Amino acid sequence: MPATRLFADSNYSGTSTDLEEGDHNLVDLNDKVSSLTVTPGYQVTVYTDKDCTGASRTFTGDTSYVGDALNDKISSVRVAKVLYFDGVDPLVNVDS
Ligand SMILES: [Ca+2]
Repeated sequence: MPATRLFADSNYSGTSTDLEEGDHNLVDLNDKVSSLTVTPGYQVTVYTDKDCTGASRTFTGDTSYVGDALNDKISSVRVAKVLYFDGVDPLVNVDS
């Protein structure tokens, strides 16, 4: 299972591309992404410009529509592992 799958159309349809952890400039789907899936344990930050610049938003779960502000405007994506799950505040469990 890829860390994230990006789709050209809303509701997980249209052309798609799979990405793993790391920073990615979009090629085939540049300025086309409308929905995306996020595998549990990852978060996906999308950017309106290449090299992870411009307006951004972080998604932590499957998103059937990225919203009017980002639809067909995403040019780069940062995929990262999340460090905690299920709403657990990481600061609670810090070893001291
Ligand atoms: Ca689109």
